[in-house]
Amino acid sequence: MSIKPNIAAISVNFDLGAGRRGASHGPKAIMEAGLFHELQQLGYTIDHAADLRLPNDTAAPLDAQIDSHNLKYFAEVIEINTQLADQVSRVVGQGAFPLIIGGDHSIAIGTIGGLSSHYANLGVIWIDAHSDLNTPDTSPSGNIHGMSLAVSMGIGHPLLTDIKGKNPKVKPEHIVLIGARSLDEGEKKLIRSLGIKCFTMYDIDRKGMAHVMQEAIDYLQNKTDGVHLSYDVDSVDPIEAPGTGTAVKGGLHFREAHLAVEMLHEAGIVTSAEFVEVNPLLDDSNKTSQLAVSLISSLFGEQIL
Ligand code: HAR
Ligand code: MN
Ligand code: MN
Ligand code: MN
Repeated sequence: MSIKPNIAAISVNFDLGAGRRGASHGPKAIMEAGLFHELQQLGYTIDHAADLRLPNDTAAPLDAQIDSHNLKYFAEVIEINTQLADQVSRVVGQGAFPLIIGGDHSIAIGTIGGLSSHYANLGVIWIDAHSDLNTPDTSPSGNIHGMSLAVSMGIGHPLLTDIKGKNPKVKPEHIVLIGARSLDEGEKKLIRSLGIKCFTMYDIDRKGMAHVMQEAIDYLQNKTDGVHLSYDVDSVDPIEAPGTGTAVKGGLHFREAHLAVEMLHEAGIVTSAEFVEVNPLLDDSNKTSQLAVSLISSLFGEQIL
């Protein structure tokens, strides 16, 4: 990112992929916390390229027509992600940097779907307490935000894996998980069997965040032609990020969370990013949306000195 790209912000006011409501208010809270101002101060041109929401959040009739075994709000997730994929693909085509603001993490399906046709070998850095590698058969909840990375690899219901662009949209060897500490049995099996690079909180404690990030960058740098950063704020410890639907203790500290994006800025490898799972209804102080703005600013080059 040495030449400053135009940033195309896409807000996705959607939370039906999660088990509780509220993440649909994330984009508004993050914008109110000063996102555009901060990025403009860093010298970027930022355009609010799309502001997506479903006309009504109640189950659409489509639900009745398709097999949606253990896939909650299946039709709605398909609808929002189809719209999102179109918008992401459009702004990439214009040469802008897509910055997607969620919304729950099911929207990664549309983001990665929209990106996928523009890259031969898209890398994905998935910073998250979870791995979101469930399938309808392994998911304990039926919540699609816990399945979005699997779907992006082509594993899951065909109506999800077929959304826009290629299937699979990303290859397992081009994925890096960072911050994992709450994995379901089926997800662990998938990570092991596909050999997905996964830096758990144990690895971060053991090696340090700087080392982990450098390994992640080296791992992806020469085999990908673009890297998407999918940043779930529940990767951060609940002390710093209380406003999220599935908080898990033992997460990234404030500085670790920032160092990750600072190092990504320095490496200059990130070509798109999304920030998800900010739930302002669970956070009276707006601490979590402020954290998101701070992390995004660091990704785009905000420096301490
Ligand atoms: N693994 C659990 C499930 O699939 C919990 C997923 C929690 N979701 C997220 N995604 N916030 O990272 O239901
Ligand atoms: Mn500032
Ligand atoms: Mn997630
Ligand atoms: Mn998560």
